[in-house]
Amino acid sequence: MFNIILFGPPGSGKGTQSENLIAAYGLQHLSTGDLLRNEIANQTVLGLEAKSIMDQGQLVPDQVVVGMISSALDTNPQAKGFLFDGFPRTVAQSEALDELLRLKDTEIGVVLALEVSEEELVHRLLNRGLTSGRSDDNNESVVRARIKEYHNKTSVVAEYYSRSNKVVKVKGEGTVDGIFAALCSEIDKRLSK
Ligand code: B4P
Repeated sequence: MFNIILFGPPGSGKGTQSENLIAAYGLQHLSTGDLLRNEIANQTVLGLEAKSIMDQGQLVPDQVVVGMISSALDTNPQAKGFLFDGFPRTVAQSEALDELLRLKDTEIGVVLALEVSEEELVHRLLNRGLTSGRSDDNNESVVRARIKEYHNKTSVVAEYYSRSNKVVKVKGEGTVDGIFAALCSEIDKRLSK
């Protein structure tokens, strides 16, 4: 099993590149953002609580997203690997994920960290907000709050995985195809070891 974390600030291209990567490597895609938006669309209790938090640009509580990931891992026992997109976003989530994978006798193979300037992130997210209907994308103060939340709580996740030499930085500006090629090259290096 080969498991990948696609890491980076909001708007860095995680969702965009995930689609290409799961198609190329046959991995099971697990996006906590998508799982949460699914709960919101189904108007579940969890979804209603998550929506008010997401609309302020803040992170949903750790136990909520860890619970979602734990059941997604259990419902995909046949997966040949997982691509984690937008998860983990805190050190507590990282520790919980490591433990969940350990129980399945596997681990994270690589953390691919997309690097994009803040102004480009804001530009991309507001641009997506014009058509996505996502309420967290159409207000600049919420977009900037999400980026601040990333710096305060999520960027330390890269330090956490750096301790085991799992982090590779990839330039997230340029064409989608060019960035995809750079990500594939890093994955292929590790798969051929
Ligand atoms: P997510 O759904 O994870 O979304 P995201 O960070 O906004 O976006 P992503 O990085 O995937 O977007 P992409 O660049 O592909 O999170 C939403 C919210 O859910 C969070 O704020 C939080 O509240 C909650 N949440 C999710 N996971 C959580 C967790 N683990 N713990 C707690 N809370 C959690 O796309 C952005 C735009 O850029 C698109 O329009 C795309 O077309 C464009 N783009 C992509 N690549 C480009 C390129 N190379 N050039 C130009 N444009 C590009």
